[in-house]
Amino acid sequence: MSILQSAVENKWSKACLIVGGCAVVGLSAYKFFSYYQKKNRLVDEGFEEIPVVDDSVKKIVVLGLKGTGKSTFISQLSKTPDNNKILRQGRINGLSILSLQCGSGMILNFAEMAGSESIRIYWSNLLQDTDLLIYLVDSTDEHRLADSVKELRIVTACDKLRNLRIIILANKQDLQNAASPKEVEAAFGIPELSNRIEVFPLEMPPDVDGIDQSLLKVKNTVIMTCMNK
Ligand SMILES: Nc1nc2c(ncn2[C@@H]2O[C@H](COP(=O)(O)OP(=O)(O)OP(=O)(O)O)[C@@H](O)[C@H]2O)c(=O)[nH]1
Ligand SMILES: [Mg+2]
Repeated sequence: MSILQSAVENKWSKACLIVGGCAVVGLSAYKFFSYYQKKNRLVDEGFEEIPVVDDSVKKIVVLGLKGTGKSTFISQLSKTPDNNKILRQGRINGLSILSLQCGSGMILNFAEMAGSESIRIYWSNLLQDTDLLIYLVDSTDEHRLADSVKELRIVTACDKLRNLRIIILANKQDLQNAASPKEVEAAFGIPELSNRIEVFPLEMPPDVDGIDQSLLKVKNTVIMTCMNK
């Protein structure tokens, strides 16, 4: 009887040991797994390098002070005659967006964030993994030129953006009092940006039908810049 009893007790203690062992291993594995999940989440958050998913899809951010012509630029781009396909156009989460497929298959995703003072603090949030920054300037607005330069300097100050290409559009060239592209370029003569800035003239008068040559030239430059990236 006692042999039988000790055999049963032995079986039970073995079972308890196995179940207990499994529970400890399972719990440790769970803790280990959740620790690494949390760690990875922390590492991935913020302004971090992330792998490029598709090299043929380019992100172009359009910025500039209020009223400089950003929305007009995006709207006119969507009407250029040589567009292969407009994949998307409209407003999403406060951004004006345009997704254009070019002849080569390359997709240009433009996103505009408005330029009023209260919105400008969010500009930098948009710039992660940007292939090209297009920065519009109202060439007739001499008083805000210094502000425009200051804001570009602030938004590109992050070290991770040190290789970001920037196209400045000296807009509203159709108006008589517009500063010339050379004058705008001189105002943006920021030493730390000078090797990656290009200034182009642009005119998109509201009362004229059709697209000005200056816009077509800008579009070609955008395509070439993105292709060579
Ligand atoms: N004459 C002239 N007017 C222009 C030109 N480009 C834009 N405008 C006018 O400038 C005004 C402001 O243009 P928007 O495109 O709305 O400016 P925006 O930069 O998008 O402004 P926010 O989104 O408010 O920051 C509009 O009345 C346009 O018609 C241009 O080249 N010449
Ligand atoms: Mg706008």
